[in-house]
Amino acid sequence: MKACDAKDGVEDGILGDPRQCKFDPAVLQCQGTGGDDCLSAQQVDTVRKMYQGVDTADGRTAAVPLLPGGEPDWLLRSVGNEKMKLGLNSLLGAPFISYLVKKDPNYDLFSFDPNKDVEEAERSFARREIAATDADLGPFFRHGGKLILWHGFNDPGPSPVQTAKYYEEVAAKAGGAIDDRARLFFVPGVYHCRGGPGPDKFDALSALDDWVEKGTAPARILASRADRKLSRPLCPYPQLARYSGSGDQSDAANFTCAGP
Ligand SMILES: [Ca+2]
Repeated sequence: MKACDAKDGVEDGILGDPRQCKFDPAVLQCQGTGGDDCLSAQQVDTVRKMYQGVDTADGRTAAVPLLPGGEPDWLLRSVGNEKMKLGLNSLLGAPFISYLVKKDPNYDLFSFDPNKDVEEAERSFARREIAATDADLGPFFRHGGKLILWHGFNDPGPSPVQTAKYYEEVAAKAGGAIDDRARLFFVPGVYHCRGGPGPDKFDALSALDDWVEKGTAPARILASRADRKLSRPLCPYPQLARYSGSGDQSDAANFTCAGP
């Protein structure tokens, strides 16, 4: 946060565009004997993998990069605690792999080898049933459908990087710009569905209703917080919220949506 917070022009504990934050955790590596306030070489390597993602030797995606800013929630999701040794993600990931892919309730998740097992997971019936990766929304669009996608920029589970990729794939399938049919809103500083330092309360349903019923495409969606004064516009991808340079930094009125 120290390295990147000010890049968006506002020091507020929120990364307006975490994709622009290039942070190498090596600066936190322990010198000498180490301690609780630094990372071992192994831990630095792990954090780098979280930021960079993991690909298999044959080019499959094993893990999509997570964006800087959501690290506090990694503790719950991916690091774990006394009650959940592998973290919250493993509550989903371990049964998925053990029961549905390996069909072995005693399967040891630590034996998972991306170079062998990702391909097997992709072939599994569970993946075919669950994965929503088809980018051809042609029938939906021809029917007059409107789509609002949103994703917390600091989601520590499913990565927003994948959602941006999916949106681009839908556009490519449709043959060009789709912002008259589908818009994607990233929510800065927000974790999985809610939580985090960002504004996580907003009404995407009314925005969708106005779009369908009145033909008014959402140029921005107003977001706020329940626990303190903070409002910001959510901007349609690839636009980002920009501070005007003057006025209250916790008031959406002083931000505009502009190209990256
Ligand atoms: Ca900031």
